Amino acid sequence: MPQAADAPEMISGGHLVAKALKAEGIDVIFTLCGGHIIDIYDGCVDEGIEVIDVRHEQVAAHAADGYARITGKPGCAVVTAGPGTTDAVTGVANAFRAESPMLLIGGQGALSQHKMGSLQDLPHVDMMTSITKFAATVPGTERVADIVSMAFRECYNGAPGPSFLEIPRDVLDASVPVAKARIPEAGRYRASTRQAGDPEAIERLADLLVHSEKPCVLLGSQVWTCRATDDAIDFVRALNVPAYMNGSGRGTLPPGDPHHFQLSRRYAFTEADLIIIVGTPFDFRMGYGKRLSKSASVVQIDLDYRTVGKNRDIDLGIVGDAGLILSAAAQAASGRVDSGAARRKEWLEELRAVEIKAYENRLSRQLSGAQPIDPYRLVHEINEFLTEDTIYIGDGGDIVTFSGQVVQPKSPGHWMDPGPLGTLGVGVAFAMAAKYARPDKEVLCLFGDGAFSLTGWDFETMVRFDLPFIGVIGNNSSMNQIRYGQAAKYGAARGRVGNTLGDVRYDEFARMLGGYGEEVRDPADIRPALERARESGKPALINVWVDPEVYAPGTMNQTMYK
Ligand SMILES: Cc1ncc(C[n+]2csc(CCOP(=O)(O)OP(=O)(O)O)c2C)c(N)n1
Ligand SMILES: [Mg+2]
Repeated sequence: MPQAADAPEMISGGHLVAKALKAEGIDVIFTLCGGHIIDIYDGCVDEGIEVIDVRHEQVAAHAADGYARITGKPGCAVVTAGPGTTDAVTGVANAFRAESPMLLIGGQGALSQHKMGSLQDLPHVDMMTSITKFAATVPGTERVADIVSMAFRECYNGAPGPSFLEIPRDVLDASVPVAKARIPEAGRYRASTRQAGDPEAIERLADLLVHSEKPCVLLGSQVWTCRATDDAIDFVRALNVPAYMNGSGRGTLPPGDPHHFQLSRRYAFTEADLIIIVGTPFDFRMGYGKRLSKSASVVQIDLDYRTVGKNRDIDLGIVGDAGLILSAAAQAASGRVDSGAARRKEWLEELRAVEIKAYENRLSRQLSGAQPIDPYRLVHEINEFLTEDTIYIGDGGDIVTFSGQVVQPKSPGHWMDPGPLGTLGVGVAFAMAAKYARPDKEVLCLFGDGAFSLTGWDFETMVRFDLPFIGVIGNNSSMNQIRYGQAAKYGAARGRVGNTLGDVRYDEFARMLGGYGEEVRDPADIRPALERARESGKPALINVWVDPEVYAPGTMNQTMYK
């Protein structure tokens, strides 16, 4: 029916969602379709937002998490009501533990059928509240864009994290006059949440630094979240402080840098007189803070006040942005008569000697010619193969534990792992997000065969959207990290329960889906296979048969449970 000349301009809920995403700078949504959410796609068409349709909602949510990590913008996944939303729970939970800002939008039955038993109806907000920073129902069409922008604002409360919105079907599909809808404008509806830290605490940190003979700093994931790479580098160089890195903080300093250390961390934490923990919690990865020298002064810097001083006492805590705080502390300490930098030369040499010894002890394993292939050799070859422009992703159990020791990203923001939720199945999704957001980068993902199997069908999405990456499967036909613990506890005869996978040719799977694939049994073939995968320009899987009887030290001493 033609509209009267004076009829108001109308807009539907789905188009309001797209406008709010656009205002946030989002150029892609990751989604799996459902009747409840199709109006969002229509809105995305109008706003020029790409719709990447995946094969499992878990992948959509992980991809939104990965997109946020790579771009510094929030990611967005859109899933349908009920099972679409429950399938995405793992991805949201992973982003929650990893402090990754993303918005999951779930469909919902119509408000007019509230609690009547509509198709796919579930209490999504109740389910999501405990794993998000904000979870709400959009109550009316006029409010759609407003609440989407509110959800983004909430993502940046303290340490970032995910938000969830459900949009009832009638709210999404209805149209309202544009003039009645609140449509927040880009750059005008939320402020920077960066905090500079208490100036008095920064002076105290400067005091501790100038008096320290043996300081060390651990640069955690928030160093990348805060894009504090340059400030962190200036800090360690100006004050001559050895740096260790974990999580997304890996790559802050390139390997070979005089202040880059990795293998001597335990030694440093035992011998140091000052330990500065930046943007990483005292969780299982840090032995809950118990493994730090009793006599060292411990300083903790974090975006989240709840993380500071949790699980162990500290000598100084500072809440705020890693970059602002490190740069202020470096400036304050450098302004003192003697910053202490020169005095620490011997300390750095001491650590370097420990580092070199640890490297040499392992080198023969890394160069092993054994067949089946020693996992150390595989991760060594991968490390040698990475360029400054390769984003490395780890998705697996034991095989990824090996890589954590050996693989060193060459640039900041070029390391992705699930984070403290330890979620298997993030790999294809992270590769998708990384390659989409940064087509100029090479993406390499090391998978365990178990991990790949969880979400591997989305390899096809990589083919469909022409997102080449190099997938490497460390194939031991087992969930080996778990198998180790079972065999150790119950004996070899009972060690094979519930952890055995078939001998699957993942390279053939890749080829079936239109990608590149080959298998490797001889360690000498790893490098050429990686080169061919690189040259193929396709999504690729190199299926590397690794020795199932060889375990990473971290698996054997079960550090993750201690
Ligand atoms: C989603 C999920 N399910 C189960 C686990 C428990 N888990 C941790 S490591 C592991 C084995 C992984 O096997 P694979 O990916 O093949 O790596 P491998 O240990 O064999 O190298 C399992 C099942 C988990 N971390 N995440
Ligand atoms: Mg395995």
